[in-house]
Amino acid sequence: MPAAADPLEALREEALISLSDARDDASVELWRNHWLGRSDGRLTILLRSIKDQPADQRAAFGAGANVLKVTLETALEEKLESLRQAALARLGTEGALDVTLPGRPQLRGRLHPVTQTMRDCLDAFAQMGFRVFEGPEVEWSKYNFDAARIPEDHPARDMWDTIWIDTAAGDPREILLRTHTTPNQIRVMERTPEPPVRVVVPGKCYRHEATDATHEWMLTQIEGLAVDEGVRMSDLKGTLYQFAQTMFGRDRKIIFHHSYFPFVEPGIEMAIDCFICRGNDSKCHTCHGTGWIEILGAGMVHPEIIECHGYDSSRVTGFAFGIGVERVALLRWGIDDIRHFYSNDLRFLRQF
Ligand code: FA5
Repeated sequence: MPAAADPLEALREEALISLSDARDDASVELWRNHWLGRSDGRLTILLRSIKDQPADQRAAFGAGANVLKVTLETALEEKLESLRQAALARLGTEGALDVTLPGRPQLRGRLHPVTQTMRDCLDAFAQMGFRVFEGPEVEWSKYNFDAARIPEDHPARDMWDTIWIDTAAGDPREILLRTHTTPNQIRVMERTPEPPVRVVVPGKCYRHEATDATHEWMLTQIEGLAVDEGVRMSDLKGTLYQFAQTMFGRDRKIIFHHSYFPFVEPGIEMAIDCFICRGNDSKCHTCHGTGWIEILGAGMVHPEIIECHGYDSSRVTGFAFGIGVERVALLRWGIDDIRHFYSNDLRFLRQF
């Protein structure tokens, strides 16, 4: 062994003995600074002194010093690992870590009941050959009202029924949160140069509404539209019967009433028997004592609207409907108040 290796061997012994005395992370850190510290660690100073060794001993001294550096760094890693293992073993014996405990289950979210209902409704129509289309929630007044033959003085345009969007310039009653999905009838026909048309259009709608058990200010609708040669009222009724049976089963009662919507002629409403009172309670707050809960408006598309899109109304006819999805959800699960859906109460929402 060259003469210069002796002082290195003495240093190695001293360093390893003091490392074996270290009992915790803090004293190991002190050791690291003392021996390997960047500016004044003892080994660092030794390495810096290689260049000052006599020329004939420099190579051997340098090699020995570098071997010592690797030895100390390896010993340091081993020491830290043994402290880590000892800490884990202590946790196990002191009962702080019980590896036999089952893991914590990951909480999984779920679809909102209205979204589930909307998807089930869309599936029911997909089985009857309807395709899904989507339109904007922020809508032009001309699509929401004018194109649907809702005139300027119609109460639906009132400040209290419609949520208007303020724009920097222009008519303050030009842009709104759509009050129904009906403007999509127009949007679909604009994009379809020739019938047949058979679509359903889901989406949120907004109305300045006094809320109660069956009315919310934000509601979800599904618009349906079918235009082709020979489409008749009986096709509309058959489609809606089929939909109601898929959603509610064969035992629920269905009723059609005559109704008025400017964009259809004739117009109807469809209602399902009240699951709360079955028509036996004149004070029922869900059906208002009528025994029926209305779920949709419908009718034969007005010939003027058919003509507007270049279709020949003497050749093609159409039907349309607008379903209230929250009402369908109320009926299928027997929920007595629509306001539960958007009150953000997880105890309610987790049931679906
Ligand atoms: C309409 O919105 C028409 N656009 C429907 C239509 C389409 C008729 C195509 C003819 C042809 P109405 O305002 O009645 O109509 O709403 C339709 C359905 O949406 C209602 O039957 C009801 O189920 C639901 N609905 C209406 N207002 C509310 C509300 N405030 N909260 C919850 N659901 C509502």
